[in-house]
Amino acid sequence: LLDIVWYTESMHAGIPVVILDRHRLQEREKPGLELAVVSVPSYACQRHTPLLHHNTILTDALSILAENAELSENEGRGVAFRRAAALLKSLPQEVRGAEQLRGLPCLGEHSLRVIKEVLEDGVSHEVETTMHSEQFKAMKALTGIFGVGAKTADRWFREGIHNPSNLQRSGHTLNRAQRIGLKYYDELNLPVTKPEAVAIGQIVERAVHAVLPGAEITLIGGFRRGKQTGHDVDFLITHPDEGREEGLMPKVVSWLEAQGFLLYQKTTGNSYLESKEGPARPASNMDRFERCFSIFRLSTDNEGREIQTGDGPQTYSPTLTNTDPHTHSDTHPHSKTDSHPLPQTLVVVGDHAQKVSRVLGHSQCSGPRSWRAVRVDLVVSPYSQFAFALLGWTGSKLFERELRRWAVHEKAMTLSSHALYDRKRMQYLRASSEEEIFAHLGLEYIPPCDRNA
Ligand code: DCT
Ligand code: MG
Repeated sequence: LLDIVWYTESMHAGIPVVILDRHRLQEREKPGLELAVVSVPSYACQRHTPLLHHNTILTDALSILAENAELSENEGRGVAFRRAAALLKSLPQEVRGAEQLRGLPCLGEHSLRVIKEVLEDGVSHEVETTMHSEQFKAMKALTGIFGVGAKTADRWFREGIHNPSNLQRSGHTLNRAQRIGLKYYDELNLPVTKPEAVAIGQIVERAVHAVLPGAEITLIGGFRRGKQTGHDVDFLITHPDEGREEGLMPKVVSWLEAQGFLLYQKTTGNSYLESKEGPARPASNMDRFERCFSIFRLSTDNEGREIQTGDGPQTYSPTLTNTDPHTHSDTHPHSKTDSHPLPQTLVVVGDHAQKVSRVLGHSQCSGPRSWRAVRVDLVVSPYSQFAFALLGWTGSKLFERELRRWAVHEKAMTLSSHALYDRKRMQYLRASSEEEIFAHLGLEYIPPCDRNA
C-alpha cells in the first residue's frame, strides 16, 4: 500500500484481491472510492450477483455488444462481453474511473475499451453505431419472432426483410411456430409480469393436479431469481414417487387444450438415459427432459388486466406463497366456454395493463380482445434429478455456463441439468438439493436471487 494505486495478488487460488491505496485516492478526491477494497473471484458462480446493481450504464452498453455478437453467431465474443458485464454487476459499488478496474478478472481488452469510453464520454461510439445499425435492428426484430433463430433471421435480412411486416409480405412459407410468432408478435414481445406468471402458475397447477395429484410445480427461470418481468414463464414439474412423472406432459397438454388455455404447444419427450448418455456427453442438454414449449392464452378484462381461474395466488406452490399486494379476487366472467365455471382471480397490474390493452387493441390478428398470448415453458423432471434440473433451469444463462465451466476446469466434473459426474472418481454424485450440488462442486452456496450474472 505504499506507492502504487492498486495492488493485486492471488490470495486464494484463482481469486485476485484488489487493495486500494488510500493516499493516492485522497489526492484524487474521488468520493466513494474508499470502499473499493474488493475481492473478486473470476467465475460468476463464485460471486453474488443481485438483480439490482450499481453499474447499469456500463452493463447496458456491454449487453448491446454481447447481443450483437450472439446475433452474428459469434458465441465467443458474446460470452466475453457477458462475462465482463457480469463482473460489473457483482461489484459492491459504482465504478467511476477505469483505474478502479485494474486487476479485476473477466475484463478483456475490448470490454475495457468500451467501459473507459462510457466512463469518460458517457457513451461508447461502437455501442451507438451498433444500436443504430440496420442489421442489428433487423436481426433483433426478426429473432423477436417466436420460432425464428439467428440463422433464419440473417438469411431473411440478406433478402431485404428487416421486420415482421416485410416478412408477412414476402410470401415466405413459415412453419407453425413462426406463423403463430408473427400473429402474436407485439404481445409476445411485451414483458410478462410477475402477477401474470402467478396467474399462469395457477392454471398449470390445476392442469398438473388434474392429471397427477401430488405432483410438485416450481416457478423457475428469471422469476425464481426475483425478476419482476420476463420474456416467458418457466415451470419445473416433478413427483416424489419416481416414475409417476413419466408420460405426464401429453396429459397436461390435453387438459390445457381441452380447457382452451393453449394457442400453441410443441412437446418433446424425455430422451435422457444416464446409462446411454455417459458423462462424456456435452453438458448443454437442457432439452432432454420431457419439455413443452407453449403459448398460453391468458384472459384479461377489456383494460388488459389478467383474469384467471384458480383458487388465488396464495394457494399456489411454495415458491410463490408471497401474495402479491396488487392481486385481489373479482368475479369477472371467463371468456371461454367452460361447462364447469371455475373460481376466478383478477390480477391488477397498473401501467402494464394499459400497455397490454394498447397492444391488444392494435394486434395484427383482430380488434381489441379479452386475452393475451404468453410464452410458457414446462419441464418435467424425475425426482432424483430434480435438484440438478432446478439448478440448471434457474439461470441466469451465464451463471449456468460458469457453473459448468467451473465444474470441468476446476473440479474435473461434468455438470448438466440431469446429473453431476466426477471424472476422477468415475462416479455420479447424487444430490437432493441445490445446496448439495454447490457443496459437491466446492462452491459457496449462492441463492437464486444472487445468480443474476
Ligand atoms: N438456460 C440455460 N441455457 C440456455 C437457455 C436456458 O442455462 N441456453 C436456463 C437458464 C434460464 C432458464 O434456462 C430459462 O431460460 P430463459 O427463460 O430463456 O431465461 P430467463 O432467465 O428465465 O429469462 P427471461 O426472464 O427473459 O425469461
Ligand atoms: Mg424465462
